[in-house]
Amino acid sequence: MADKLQPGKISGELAAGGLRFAIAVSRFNSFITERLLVATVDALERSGAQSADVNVVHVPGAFELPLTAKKLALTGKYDALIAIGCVLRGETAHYDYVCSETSRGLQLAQMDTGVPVIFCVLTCDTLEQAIDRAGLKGGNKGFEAGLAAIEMAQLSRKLEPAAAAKSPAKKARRK
Ligand code: INI
Repeated sequence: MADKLQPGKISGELAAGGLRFAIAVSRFNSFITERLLVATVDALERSGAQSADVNVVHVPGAFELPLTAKKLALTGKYDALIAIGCVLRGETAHYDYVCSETSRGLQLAQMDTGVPVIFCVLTCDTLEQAIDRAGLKGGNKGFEAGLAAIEMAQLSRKLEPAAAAKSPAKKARRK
């Protein structure tokens, strides 16, 4: 009888040493976004990231996150990006446009460039819901985003095409 199949597993370790990250943060609703940022940086630091390997870029609002993420990805300097924002529902349809274009744009940024872009944009009906997710009852989504960035950065390295992984330019870029 054949042995039971043991599939090979590919996963990203939660080790940030030697990886480079950029965090794009929205100033809109900064009461929330700055709390998310602190937790993201905490996750990276506790996992071994070095100060010189982490950059923070502030943008006006969530709507500006996709272009910023794409430009950061195209620099070729980063293993993963984290986009931080907070969109709160108002009385008009503005919320829906900002949410949909921000999420769509961030997905496009990572699909177009191949650099992981972590979605840390809270989309809440109330300020209380946002506070709960920025360090209260719901934990802190910024910390989760930091861990997701590390995992995706590690995984992306493993999933690179064989030729690209061997390329001296790619290796040099990582230094
Ligand atoms: N930007 C946010 O990040 N959160 C919001 O809740 C928000 N609301 O509600 O208006 C918001 N609007 C600004 C938008 O992201 C752009 O910065 C602005 O429209 C300029 O392009």
